[in-house]
Amino acid sequence: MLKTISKALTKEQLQFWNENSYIHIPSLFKERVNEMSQWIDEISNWESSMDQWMCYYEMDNPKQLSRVENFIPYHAGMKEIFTGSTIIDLITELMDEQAILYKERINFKSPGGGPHAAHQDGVAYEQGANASFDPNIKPYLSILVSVDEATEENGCLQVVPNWPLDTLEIIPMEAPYPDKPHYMKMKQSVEDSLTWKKLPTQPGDALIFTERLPHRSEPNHSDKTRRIIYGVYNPLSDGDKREKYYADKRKNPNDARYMVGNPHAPSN
Ligand SMILES: O=C(O)CCC(=O)C(=O)O
Repeated sequence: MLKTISKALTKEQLQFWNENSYIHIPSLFKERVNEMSQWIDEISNWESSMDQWMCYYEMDNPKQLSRVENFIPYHAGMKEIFTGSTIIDLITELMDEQAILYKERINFKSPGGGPHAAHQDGVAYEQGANASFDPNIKPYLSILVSVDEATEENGCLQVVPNWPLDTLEIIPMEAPYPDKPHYMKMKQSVEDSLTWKKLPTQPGDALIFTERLPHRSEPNHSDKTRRIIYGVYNPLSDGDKREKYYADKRKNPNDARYMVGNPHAPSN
C-alpha cells in the first residue's frame, strides 16, 4: 500500500511512513508552542468535570491530573490548532482522503507518574474482538505535539519501528492487575519480544502514527511535568464520530476499551 501522492511531505518522509507507520515532523508548531503552553495552564485550572471537558487522574495518585479530553468545544485557540489546516492537511495527505477530528487529549505526565503501558490504540476502537485489523478499514491517525520537551528521562513516546502500514496484527492483551480488571495492556511476553525505539521530541515537534502501531512510554523520572497534546483523526467518509464517542464514554468511562494502556484511575 505504497502512497505516491505527495503534497507537504517529501518522498523520503512518505517512504518512511509506509515502512514504519509513524513519522517525526520537527518544529511543526515551533512558533505556536508558547501559546499552547499557556492554554494548557488555563485548561489545567478549569474545575474538574466529566460532563463538559473530561478530567482523569493518576492511577496511583487520584489528586494528580493525568489527562483532559474534549476541551476544544470550550477553548477557541485549541480548537483552531486541532481543526486548522496545519494538522488537517497533513493527516489528510497521509490518510489519502479527507480527515476529521475524532477526539483530543492533553496528557500530563507528572513527576513519578504517567507510564503508558504498551498498546495499540486501534484495539480500543476495534474493541479488541478481532485477531487482526480489518484491511478494509483505514486506520485512524494520531498526531502528538510535544508542548514540553519529551526525553528519555521524562518518558517520551516509544514505538516498534519497522512496522509497515499494512501490518494487520493485533497483539494479544492482558489485564495485569487483578484489582484493576479494566486496565488492559499488551501481553508482557510479546512486549518483551519486540524491539522498542525511544522518540524524544522538542517543544513544537509532532509525531504522527497509526492506530495499529504498538507504542508505550515510561514514567516521568524528572522533577517537572511533561505535557503533550494528542489529536486522533478518522476518515471523513466514516462520518463525524466525535459526539457519539464522548456520549458513549460518559455513560461508561471505565469500560475496558477506554482503559487500554492508560495510567489514569477509573472515573467515578
Ligand atoms: O503520552 C504518552 O507518554 C503516551 C501516550 C499514549 O500512549 C496514549 O495516550 O495512548
